[in-house]
Amino acid sequence: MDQPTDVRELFQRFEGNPIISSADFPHMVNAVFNPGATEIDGRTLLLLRVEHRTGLSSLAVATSENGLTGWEIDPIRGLKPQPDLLEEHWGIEDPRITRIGDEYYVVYVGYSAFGPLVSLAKTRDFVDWQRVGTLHPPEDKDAALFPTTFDGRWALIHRPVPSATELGAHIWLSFSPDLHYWGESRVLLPARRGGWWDANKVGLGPPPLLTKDGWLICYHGVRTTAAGSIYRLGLALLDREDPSKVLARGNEWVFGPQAPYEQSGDVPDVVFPCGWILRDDGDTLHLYYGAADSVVCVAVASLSKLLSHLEEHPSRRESF
Ligand code: BMA
Repeated sequence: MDQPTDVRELFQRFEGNPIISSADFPHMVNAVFNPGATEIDGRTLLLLRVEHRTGLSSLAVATSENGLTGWEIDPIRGLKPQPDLLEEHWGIEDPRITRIGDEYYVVYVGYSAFGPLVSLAKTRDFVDWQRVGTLHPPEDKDAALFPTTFDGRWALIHRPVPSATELGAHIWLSFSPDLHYWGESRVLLPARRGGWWDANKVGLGPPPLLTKDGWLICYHGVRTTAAGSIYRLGLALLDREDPSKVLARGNEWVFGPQAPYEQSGDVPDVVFPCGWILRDDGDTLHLYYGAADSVVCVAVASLSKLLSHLEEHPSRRESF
């Protein structure tokens, strides 16, 4: 498909984009987007948000040998909303996968009868699931766990929405001794207001990635325009020992909707990643994202270039 290529961009679109669409499913579905990503049994696994023709979503699995081509939709694995749970009344969406030992901790949005909330389920094989339950009540979404604890406490990045929506929606950090009781909540990355590309809403993309410089964060920033919202991506870096310390935040967005499949679809002008995988060379990063709430795509970046970019484009905390 026609798509812009500019070698100066940090993220390069894979030429085979979109890699998965509704046409790849054996039964009729409306759209497939916003995938979580991990590796299992030597294959790349995407946990896809599948929006059915009811309008409600569930999570399906696709796997590939190389993470780029040859995707196979799995007829068995995946997670369906539990019909008797009010917390999943209108489906489940946008999973972020954190691998801890042999277990995959999947933080996802439960679309409850009272608004979107943050839920956690654990699995070893994406067939059998243990629901841990709701971590944060509505309205809250865009959440992921760190793969390590900090002084014995779990850490979760999430995005509550204040009832006064004109105050913007900001990225928060909370801690828990046991994955059930959450507190010590604080704002981590605020939306920047005014003319900024991330003025109105921000939310975490994939789970934090540990690098030599600290935890790398990729987040989406929303700017509301006369024509609707534009979802673009930016980068930030958190302290390795204390993730509440923001070491750097890029001023410029680093990836935005420019290809036709990102600019048109059910929701135009959206790139929305929920997973990334650092490949065995320690530098190649595959970013998996939903485009226009319609299809699944991948973009490729060099981790060292992302970190250098943050060194060259830091933002002082006072300016955010
Ligand atoms: C966000 C989430 C995403 C969606 C995006 C654009 O609020 O609900 O699932 O991709 O909006 O519609």
